[in-house]
Amino acid sequence: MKFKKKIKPYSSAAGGWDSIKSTARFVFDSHAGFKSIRSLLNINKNNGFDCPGCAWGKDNKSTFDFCENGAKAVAWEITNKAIDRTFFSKNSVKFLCNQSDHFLEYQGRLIEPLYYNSQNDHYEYISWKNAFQLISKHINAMDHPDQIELYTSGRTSNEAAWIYQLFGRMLGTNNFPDCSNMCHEASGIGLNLSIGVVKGTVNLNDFDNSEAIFVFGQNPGSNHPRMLHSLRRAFDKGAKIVVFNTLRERGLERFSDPRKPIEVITPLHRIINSAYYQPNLGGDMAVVRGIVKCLLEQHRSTKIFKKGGIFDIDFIKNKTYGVNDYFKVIDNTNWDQILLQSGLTKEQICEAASIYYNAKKIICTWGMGITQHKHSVNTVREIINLQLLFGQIGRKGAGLCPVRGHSNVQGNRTMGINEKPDIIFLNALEKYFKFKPPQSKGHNTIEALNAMIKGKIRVFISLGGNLVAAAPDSIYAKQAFSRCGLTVHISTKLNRSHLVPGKESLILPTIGRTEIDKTINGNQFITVEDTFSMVHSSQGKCKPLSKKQRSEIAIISELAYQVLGDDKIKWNDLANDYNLIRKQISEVIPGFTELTNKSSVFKGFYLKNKASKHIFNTLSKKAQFSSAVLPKTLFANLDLEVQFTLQTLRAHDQYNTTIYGFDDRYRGIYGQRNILFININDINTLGFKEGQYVDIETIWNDGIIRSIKKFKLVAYNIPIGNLAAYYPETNVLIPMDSFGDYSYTPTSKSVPVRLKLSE
Ligand SMILES: Nc1nc2c(c(=O)[nH]1)N[C@H]1C(S)=C(S)[C@@H](COP(=O)(O)OP(=O)(O)OC[C@H]3O[C@@H](n4cnc5c(=O)[nH]c(N)nc54)[C@H](O)[C@@H]3O)O[C@H]1N2
Ligand SMILES: Nc1nc2c(c(=O)[nH]1)N[C@H]1C(S)=C(S)[C@@H](COP(=O)(O)OP(=O)(O)OC[C@H]3O[C@@H](n4cnc5c(=O)[nH]c(N)nc54)[C@H](O)[C@@H]3O)O[C@H]1N2
Ligand SMILES: [Mo]
Repeated sequence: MKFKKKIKPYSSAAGGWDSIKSTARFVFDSHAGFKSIRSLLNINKNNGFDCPGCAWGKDNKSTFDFCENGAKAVAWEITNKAIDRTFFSKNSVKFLCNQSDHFLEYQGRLIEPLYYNSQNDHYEYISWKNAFQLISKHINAMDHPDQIELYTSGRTSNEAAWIYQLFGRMLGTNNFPDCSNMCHEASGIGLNLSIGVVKGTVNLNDFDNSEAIFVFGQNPGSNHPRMLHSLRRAFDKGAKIVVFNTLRERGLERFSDPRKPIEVITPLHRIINSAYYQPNLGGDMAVVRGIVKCLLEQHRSTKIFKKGGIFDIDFIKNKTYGVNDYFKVIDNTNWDQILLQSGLTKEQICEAASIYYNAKKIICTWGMGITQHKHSVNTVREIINLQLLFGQIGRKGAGLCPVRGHSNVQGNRTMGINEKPDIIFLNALEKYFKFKPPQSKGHNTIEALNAMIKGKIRVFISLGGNLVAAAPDSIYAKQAFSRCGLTVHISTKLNRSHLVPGKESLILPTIGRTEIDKTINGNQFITVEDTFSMVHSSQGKCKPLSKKQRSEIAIISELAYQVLGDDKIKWNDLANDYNLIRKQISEVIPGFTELTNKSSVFKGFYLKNKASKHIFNTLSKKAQFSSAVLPKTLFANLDLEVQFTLQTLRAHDQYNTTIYGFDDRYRGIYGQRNILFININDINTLGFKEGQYVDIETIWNDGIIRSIKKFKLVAYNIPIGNLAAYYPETNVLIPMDSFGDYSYTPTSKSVPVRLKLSE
């Protein structure tokens, strides 16, 4: 595919004809022929496969339920292009290191196991048998089970995640760093502290019944395009859509439904928001605090005339704890601080408050703009506070909705991919499988990388994902990998992590969601859980490219068998019949009894959410208001004046570290990615000109220089002092010790930087 460099503001709505054109382009480029069309028709169908694109729920209201970016994800996976030992004999790792992320994945699917030959710097074919022997040898040589890191990326099925965590815990470790650590960790922690669950409280139908939807810090136009249908339907029914986003994102402004021909061929697109506010990066806690301050004033004044004021006093009294402390903290937060931090005016904040007040049923959704800051847990809790004041949780058409990223990242956590598992889960494992799971906390992603850099980790296994590229502080992350004894990547495509081998390294090729997973017991299906806690089946329809590719379940169970034997668990039986895995899950994890019922699983079933029934499993057994003060600074350990804060985000043509192409259509960027979005006034203040190139350097206090060169200045609708550039090119700028309080999530949305013109 050709990528022409151009910068031209995008004038159309999100969706529409361009979306169809783009889908066709990527499908055509996949070199998969008819297979691709058939695959697209099977996305999110009851007997089809779950879209690997994102975690948004299945919408049974239309004949086809995929979007442009879901189609890209599928086209990317089902390509007929493949790379084998010949490719690797031609290309050394050193050569591949100098290629772009797009180049690496674009070469095609991995189809045979590979071993890194450090003598000649090439990957070479290795048999599965020898690969497993090598891994077992390294694991058996460990002095302690915590010398292994078992990383997971959220595409993995429930079944694979289940046996993976079982393998790790039987080995004796809770070292399960995962992509969630870098993603929605703050949501899980905040929700758990406030309302005793780790998941959102709404379902897809709530969007059709809500009167207002507050969307904080997320870009559904690119990252959850199917969410636009829900927003649009709600908007058409009269709901107010209120957006808080540092950038003007086209998908949150105008949308024409590519599934409606009339909207595609005419300018019948719709505006889909009622109000659009652009807070400073990290300013949302101050925004919500401001909203509550307005409402509290109103509450107190109406209390005089109307019994009880505007808040849901019954709910607050009976179901919550800590409101008085929260009110105290609201009173002690002055408007100057709120306005400075939020970057909004008091009028804007009070306007948002009044929209909130005038609706009865309100959903708050959020994404990475909320979770990737230092004070993210407190920000999530502030959003929950607002919802608690009006008793929004558990009401039809209302509640809390963290919009998860990877298609099964929520399911992975439910299955126990968690470095800090709760004791009830561990006890249930112990009782069922008759072994003592490790009780001490394992490593999250940052802790894993820190242990790796100290040379403490002998084996790193990656079940999907691309941690070298997704992690902060890229140079440090690479060093960390190179100090492991053995790195093992179970992957579909070649990526940056494969190019940073430990002392030894393996790449194991696996099949993906779109592919037929056949064992001696016939075709298998897997299950996943979406962001609304709906569990459903997924079954691929395409023939795998090679007989040497194995399913994730086959790979993990063989490994477990070789390392642990089959005294306690018949791993090979599990590998051949996934129903046996589902049986275990259904008997160990509460709420999963339907998992063994095929028709329930094909239709999808809902995992109950206690908070939405007003059962709050918190310390006080009530929903807890948080009374945190606003943060003093966005940056850990930093007293310096910072002129610019940088957020690192996704372009339209990428899936995390997978770069499908070099366009970011809705932001008017074509054929390039080294772009820095900046306010025109900042360009002028610096005495720079639009289109010039700048070097970006992190301001930090450890003496390490973190910088990237030659990023093109693009004037954009973004508040003064705020910058944006794409991930993963910018990950090198994020210090490893810059992470969220309690969450350990890298502060990918608030990096303090300075700029200078490139030479
Ligand atoms: N096509 C596609 N789909 C994806 C992904 C992908 O890469 N490509 N990734 C998947 C994954 S793993 C995830 S986690 C999700 C990510 O989905 P998003 O959460 O949408 O992720 P980002 O692209 O990082 O976008 C962050 C958005 O928040 C805004 N923002 C940033 N900081 C702030 C802030 O401080 N305050 C406010 N109010 N706004 C802010 C940015 O301007 C941007 O619009 O998408 C999932 N779906
Ligand atoms: N600066 C910055 N850094 C970030 C973020 C950010 O916003 N800014 N976002 C963070 C977030 S939210 C996330 S979730 C992480 C993502 O981190 P990861 O989940 O680790 O990264 P991905 O890019 O999703 O992983 C892509 C690789 O997964 C493999 N793969 C794809 N499908 C499959 C499959 O079905 N099975 C297997 N086994 N492998 C498969 C392919 O080989 C592909 O190269 O990045 C985080 N890093
Ligand atoms: Mo994510």
